[in-house]
Amino acid sequence: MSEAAPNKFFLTTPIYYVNARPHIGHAYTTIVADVLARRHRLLGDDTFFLTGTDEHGQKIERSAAAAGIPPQQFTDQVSATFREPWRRMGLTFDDFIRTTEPRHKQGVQKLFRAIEDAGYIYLDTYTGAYCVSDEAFVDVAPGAPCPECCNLTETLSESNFYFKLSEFQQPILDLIESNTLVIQPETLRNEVLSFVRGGLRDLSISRTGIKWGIPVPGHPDHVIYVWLDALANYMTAVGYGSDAPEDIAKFARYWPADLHLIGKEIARFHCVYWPAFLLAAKLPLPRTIAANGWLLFQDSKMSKSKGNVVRIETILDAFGTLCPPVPGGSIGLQPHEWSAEEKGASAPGSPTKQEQDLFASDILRYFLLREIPFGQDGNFSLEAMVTRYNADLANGYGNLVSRTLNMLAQSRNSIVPAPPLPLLLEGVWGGQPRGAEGEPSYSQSFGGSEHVRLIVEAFAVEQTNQKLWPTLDFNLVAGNIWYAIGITDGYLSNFTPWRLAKSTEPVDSGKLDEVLYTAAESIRIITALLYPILPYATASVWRQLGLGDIELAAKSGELKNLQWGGLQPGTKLGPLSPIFPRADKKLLEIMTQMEQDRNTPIAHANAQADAATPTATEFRETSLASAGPRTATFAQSSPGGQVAASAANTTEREGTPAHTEAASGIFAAQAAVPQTSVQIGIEDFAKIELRVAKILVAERIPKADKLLRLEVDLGYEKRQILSGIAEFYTPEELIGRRIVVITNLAPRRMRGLESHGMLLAASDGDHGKPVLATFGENEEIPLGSRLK
Ligand code: ME8
Repeated sequence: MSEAAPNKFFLTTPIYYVNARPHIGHAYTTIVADVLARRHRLLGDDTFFLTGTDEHGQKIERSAAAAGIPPQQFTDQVSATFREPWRRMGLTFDDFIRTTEPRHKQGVQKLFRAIEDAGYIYLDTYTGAYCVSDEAFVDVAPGAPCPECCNLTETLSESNFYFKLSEFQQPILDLIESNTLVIQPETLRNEVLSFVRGGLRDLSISRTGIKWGIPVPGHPDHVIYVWLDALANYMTAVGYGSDAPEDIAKFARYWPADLHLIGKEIARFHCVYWPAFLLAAKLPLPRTIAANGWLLFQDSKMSKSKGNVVRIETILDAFGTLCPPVPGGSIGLQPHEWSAEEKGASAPGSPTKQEQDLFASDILRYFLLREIPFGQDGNFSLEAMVTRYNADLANGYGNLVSRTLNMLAQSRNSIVPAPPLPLLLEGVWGGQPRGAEGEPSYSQSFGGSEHVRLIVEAFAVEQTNQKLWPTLDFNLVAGNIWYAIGITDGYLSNFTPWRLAKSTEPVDSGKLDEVLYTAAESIRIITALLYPILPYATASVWRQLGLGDIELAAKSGELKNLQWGGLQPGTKLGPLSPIFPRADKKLLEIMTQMEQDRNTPIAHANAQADAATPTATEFRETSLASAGPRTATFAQSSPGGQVAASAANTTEREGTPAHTEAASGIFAAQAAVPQTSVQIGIEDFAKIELRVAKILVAERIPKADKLLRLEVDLGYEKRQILSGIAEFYTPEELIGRRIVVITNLAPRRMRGLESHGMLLAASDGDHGKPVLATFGENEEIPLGSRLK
């Protein structure tokens, strides 16, 4: 990626599937995009930042069916759940595209026609495996797991239009090898190159087995393959497909994209298929595709289908409680709409909801960028987040700002003093301040002020002279800024301005001016450098430094080409407030509890099922309004979570007392009067999702006498379930039966296989033979129907 050439910068995130709500994995890529967009805007680039939602295809069609609502209504609801956290976090995207919008549909059809007119499309039949989770045609045996995501594939045999991908092998190799198409990081580039060198086969680009998609022009029985549909968003959002003069101008202004940010698992679609489609349609290619690694949680990729996610709301709600009051009123930062309630403080002198959200968002931004080298996988943990917050933000940047500005307020009446010239404090003073271990002693080379000046200036130049940002090594960018913070901190400790302030010697007054000016100027430069990463905190510091609105400063170019001496003596500081108050252990406990409450087996599975029908309002209801009610809500919600968890455990134990293996695969009701320890309300029962399923495959598992491996069809999806009924049923007598499955039970692994769901069975007493709940032959009930 080059920052030097264009003065326009068009960057995109993936458009996210609307089959479930967003989590911090989605926030990661979107935050990176926001940081870069802010960086390019402050450089003066004509920046366009695009995000959105991917709303067509089989996965969404099925999720809507499972939710029992029409797909359009479903996608409207879930798409809003992506907009909402982005809005709360003040992300500055310029457009949010939805693939169900007319502007997108017309562009996709135009692209299809352009590829067809160029002779790269033909009709054939696809027979093979399809992974609904990845929406990908995969080259494995029918029914085998998808090599990417490990979900079971399904077998398709349908008439499809094919794209002559095979003709683009050499052109794509040439483009990547010559770095005309840049792929970052290098490891991914190499993987893509070896994939392409292995040979490209023609690709299906339409589906006849589903309805929820954009029709192929002239062939209404085909819908366009969802990846061709989705990738085209990058162009349709900037006008492709429209004849309106302003759209034509917009397309000419922004296309091609300068940077597609993606997660590494979708590299093949972006680095191979997308360039091939564009080459076929004779359109310019994006310049750079850069992939972040995966956020791992509990040792595997955080993902919707696994359910091991951390919610963005937990971070915002919990860290938001630390937000200090903002003297002098709200810091207006975000381009999005905020309600009057969010903009108003709940009590005089307390922060508004908007300020709490933006404050907490900064902490997540910093953590993700600093903790994980871009391009690599990284573990996410709430504990590490709290530790880093305290070490770097509270004790580091926040403490440096507070102690400097408080000293300026106390000993210089909040006016930035003029440093005596020349800046040679140490020479005048003759002191011997110590350098930190491994750093040069100040006395070895410069006076203390001069030393700080050179270091801070060096980092400012390094940042702004475009060496580090374009490599996307955000952890190094931040690490360098923290080096400058450390130097400035050490300088204050060595030159002890608090002692100088007490001295009555006139010479000490000059020294104090110099120390305070040096520290304040260093903070100004550090703050300008930090703005893209911490937009809210730096806005607060900028105002406290008496420099006004940081957004205006970014627009007017004041945050680039930073030079020492920009802070004018005589500047009057703004009202002071803490920047990052320390977090105590309670915060971690609160967040852990918030996540546990929804990650107990039933609550968690329920949340997954919930994903089908969330609304923005539901989100707001679960997110907590202020510090007071928040604590109360945590206390109330925790017993509920425990009840749900113990209910799940109890039923497992009761159903399979003698067969431990069976615990994951069978949910047996007792004929004898059960000794129920817990009374549940109807709302608890409603959390358990029971659906009609048909057994397609039943087979024994080697070396597991009690277990059978079943594949069941729920109508909207197929599942693998391991069940402890091998002693009671032969595989043959099970195939074809219509049974009842608990579908929202969290998946678990046994014998190296995943079991996702449980069968419902009755048994007489603790040791009776389980009898599967089954529907009669003549009872008409569609697969997937819910039992209530
Ligand atoms: O793939 N770690 O949508 P999606 C890091 N609709 N990044 C993560 C992540 C994690 N654990 N989880 C999600 C799709 N992401 C398609 C894209 S684009 C034309 C179509 C981020 O909802 C990351 O950017 O599955 C990843 O590529 C994206 O979310 C996947 O989102």
